[in-house]
Amino acid sequence: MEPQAIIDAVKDSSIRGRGGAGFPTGMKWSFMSPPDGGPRYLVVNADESEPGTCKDVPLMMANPHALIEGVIISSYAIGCEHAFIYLRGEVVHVYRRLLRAVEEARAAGYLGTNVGGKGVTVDITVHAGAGAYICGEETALLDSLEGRRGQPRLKPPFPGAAGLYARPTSVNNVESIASVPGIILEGADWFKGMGTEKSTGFGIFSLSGHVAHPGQFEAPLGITMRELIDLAGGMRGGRRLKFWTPGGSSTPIFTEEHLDVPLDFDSVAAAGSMLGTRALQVFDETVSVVRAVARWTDFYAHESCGKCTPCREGTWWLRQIMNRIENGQGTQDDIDKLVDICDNILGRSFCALGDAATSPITSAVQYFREEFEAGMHTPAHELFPPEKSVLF
Ligand code: L3W
Ligand code: SF4
Repeated sequence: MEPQAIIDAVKDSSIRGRGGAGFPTGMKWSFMSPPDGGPRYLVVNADESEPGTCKDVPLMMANPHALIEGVIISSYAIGCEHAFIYLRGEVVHVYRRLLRAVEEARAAGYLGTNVGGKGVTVDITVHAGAGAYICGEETALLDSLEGRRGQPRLKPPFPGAAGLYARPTSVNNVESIASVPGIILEGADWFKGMGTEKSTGFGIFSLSGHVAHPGQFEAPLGITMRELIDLAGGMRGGRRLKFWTPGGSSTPIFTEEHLDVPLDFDSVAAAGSMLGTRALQVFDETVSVVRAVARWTDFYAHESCGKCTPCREGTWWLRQIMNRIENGQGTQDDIDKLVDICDNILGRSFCALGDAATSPITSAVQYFREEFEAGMHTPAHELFPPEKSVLF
């Protein structure tokens, strides 16, 4: 196939990026600046760090060659001769597995200067980061890959115009790229035959928490949480679902009333959250929502890169208030203050991390305000003893 035919097939499949934002992959490729004889890059974002997200690591462990094959085809399509896989630093076992798979592909003639005997050049460098959540943001990732401190860049220019080493770059999620070989082999119509009209194909849904059999479930987009919990053997110990995240901790939480929302990009957005990375964390009735949200807030305050004031200062203030409420030492105006600080971070941060820090808080206050009010006099661990959440 000619490179443009591959781009057209991916466009025609309507696959939307699997890294959280759902931006159409084929469109992202065609937004790259036209070839000018200089280098062009594909960078695979394998910095999976979103709390609850655990799909890319299992995918790379189970079948690293699905990703390698996707990288080779995608690189050929966009005119990239040197691709990078940016992996989070903590997963040393995955790093080793990818290095081995790259060696195997090279030995088999699928990487190098004459791929498939057709004079095509493609090579892959696997790079392990140092374990910062912000390096999953595409431009912070590029800075980190260039050897700088990972902090987001101003966009535009988007990476398609000026990315790695200021050259045209496509940054794509592991699962997006690993889906490309299937689309080329089976055709765009095969892919579109699954999922919904605007969220085509299938994806990996990661169920963690209080279900009988947590794990990864590959299913068409548009499946519901009720169906997925059934696939996971139901709620652990037959207990009642209290709340869950559709796309990791960065997305507003859902409750029992959202069990039948189709898990596609548009339906989840219409119901007030985001499909994100399909990181479905399940919490039953024994869990304090205040304690869960306080842990996420600690995470965002710790991972804030410090570049912009609303996020750097705001996440710290949120953390202090959340910890007061968790410890039963909240004050009368703490809930209003929480919501007000969230309002001042949302839309005023330099990147999505600041916005993300507010999502679990505002949604939890919306659905479980009484638990936050209880935090003015009773510690969360007395209302919801942690030992009751643990079932063996
Ligand atoms: C060219 C334009 N390109 C947009 C590209 C842009 C990027 C993609 C999406 O955040 C979300 C975030 C997290 N010309 C373009 C263009 N692009 N306009 O499209 O861009 P954007 O800004 O919508 O999103 P993002 O910065 O990529 C990702 C959410 O995902 N999330 C986080 C997940 C975490 C992981 C992980 O740990 N692996 O994925 C979960 O929900 O909050 O909203 O490539 O360049 N005009
Ligand atoms: Fe850094 Fe947070 Fe600002 Fe993003 S929002 S640039 S993580 S300080």
